[in-house]
Amino acid sequence: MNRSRQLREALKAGHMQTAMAVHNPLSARLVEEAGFDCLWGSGFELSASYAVPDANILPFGTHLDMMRAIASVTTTPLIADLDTGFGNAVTLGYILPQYEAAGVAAVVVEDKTFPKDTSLRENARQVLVDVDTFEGKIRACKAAQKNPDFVVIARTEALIAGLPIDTALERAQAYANAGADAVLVHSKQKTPDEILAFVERWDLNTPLVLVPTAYPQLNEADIRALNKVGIVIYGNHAIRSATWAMRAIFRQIREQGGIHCLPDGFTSVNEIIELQGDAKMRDLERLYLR
Ligand code: SPV
Ligand code: MG
Repeated sequence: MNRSRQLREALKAGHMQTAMAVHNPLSARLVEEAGFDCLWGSGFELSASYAVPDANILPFGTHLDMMRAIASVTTTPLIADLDTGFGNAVTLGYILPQYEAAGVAAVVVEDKTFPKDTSLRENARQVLVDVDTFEGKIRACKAAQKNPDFVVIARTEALIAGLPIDTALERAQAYANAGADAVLVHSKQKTPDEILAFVERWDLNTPLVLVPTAYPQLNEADIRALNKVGIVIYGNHAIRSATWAMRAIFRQIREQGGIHCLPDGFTSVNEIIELQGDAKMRDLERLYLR
């Protein structure tokens, strides 16, 4: 089954999907190994891995290359974070088919102005485009997709911009009516109250997508019980895990003056060789090298 159909059928069946952020193919392999349903091609993680802000500093081709590289070594539905779509509705008409051809199952496009600023930072620039401008972007995506199962997710940043829940609902409803297959509503409140109030008032069948980074108290079981959420995205936990592990090990090596007492269970060279897909190369060697 292709990845888009897999994701679409899961959403239709009401099986809430879990998506973990990725920033390169190795992190994607680890996400698959851990058993998440989907891969989240995060703009935050990619920009962090280049040590630049998540504010459209990197060109879209860098993100597209990451998606293509990840798709080539994984089979799990891959959801691409397109930020604001790198331009207007016309731009999306050209970009979307390239993402589809790269092997992604779904895209998320958000209703901020280009260039965007990252969502979870305090006092960042959060300026939204008009509702009708964004409806045009969603329609352009839906018209550009070739595979009917491809999933287009509209994301409203109304709550991130400090606007009231009513405004977030109006925007989300407009985007669903414009053809979005799901609506991501983001919040940076430290408690789930705001999101729960939004979900409570959501009365369309279009599934919601949540990113509970700021309100981790709301776990998967709680979100599933709401019966309206199709995907829960863990937005930045791959790059934060990698940073945490590298900091700890680098500090230890400096403190101990060598690599003679790394912790038990530290990743072996053979584990990395396996993650590189060495087995496939050995098969090819055996079959074709003479
Ligand atoms: C990302 O992971 O790039 C996201 C989620 O868009 S967040 O960073 O929380 O906005
Ligand atoms: Mg992002």
